[in-house]
Amino acid sequence: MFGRKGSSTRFLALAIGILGTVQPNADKINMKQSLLSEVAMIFLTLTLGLSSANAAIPGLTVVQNTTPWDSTDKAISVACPIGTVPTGTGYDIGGSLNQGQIYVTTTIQAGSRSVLVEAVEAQGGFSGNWTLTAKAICAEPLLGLIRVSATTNSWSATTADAEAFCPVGTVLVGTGAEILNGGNDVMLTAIEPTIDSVRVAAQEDESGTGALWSVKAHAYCADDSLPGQQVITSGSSGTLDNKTVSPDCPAGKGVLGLGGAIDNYGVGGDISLSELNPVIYQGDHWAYVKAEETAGTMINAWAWVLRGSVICADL
Ligand SMILES: [Ca+2]
Ligand SMILES: [Ca+2]
Ligand SMILES: [Ca+2]
Repeated sequence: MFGRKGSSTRFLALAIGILGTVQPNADKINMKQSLLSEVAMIFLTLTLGLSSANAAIPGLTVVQNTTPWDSTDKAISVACPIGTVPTGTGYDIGGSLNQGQIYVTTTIQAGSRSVLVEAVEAQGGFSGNWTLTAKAICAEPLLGLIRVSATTNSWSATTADAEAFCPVGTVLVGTGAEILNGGNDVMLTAIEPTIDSVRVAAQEDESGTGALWSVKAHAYCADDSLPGQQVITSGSSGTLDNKTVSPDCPAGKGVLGLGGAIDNYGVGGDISLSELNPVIYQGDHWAYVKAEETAGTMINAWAWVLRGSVICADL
């Protein structure tokens, strides 16, 4: 159980396609023979006529959509207002008794205007009711918006992580993540942004699974002329407790995307990244990022750290 990070497998993959062309796979690039590349979509968004002379991010807003209150696995999408598209994704789980018993497995941009979020009850199920909220950070299309992804091979390692890189000449504006074929046994532990990449990590639960699963990182990128783009990270102290951190953009900047990462934990399968929640309130832009110990039988005995990040740019 200890030292399992050493068995973590990492695969980097980058693929580029242009949305609207007939063959989205045509430009697949294998970075390395052993790497699995996967095509993402690229939006070469023509913003002529859309850019405002006095705002770097016109139309910036956060929209959300919440499922019914019940006790089933869930998927929910939310669409950006007409004239805007997603920059980043986020999610929230509602319910007072579900702590650590719900795993978000998907938080991605889907279609041209929507964000899709999916979540499952942990192995064995959860008897109470809960909700899942999808959040989309939306704005009028930024110059050169593109979507890039990277996927690990389908293995059954205890942990896996993938990193998607923005193409040269672009910078990160938003993040997304997927666990593929993880059933009710695999949880997210990191969706961590840098200025030009996203690392997504996931781990099996305490009892593991024999399923062949993979993890997919999504990087949402824009032209590097985007003014003031930076990543701000807020880290918790190392304790045994569940944690929430609130990374905050500097004054005059807005949140385009966000992420979080659990670090320095010693016992496997018992802490999940349970909330990535972007907030715009009375002009202030920040986020809540939350991680929780799961409802398994192991008692985590190692102090662990939660980092939360916001991707900011000039308003
Ligand atoms: Ca249930
Ligand atoms: Ca396994
Ligand atoms: Ca299991």
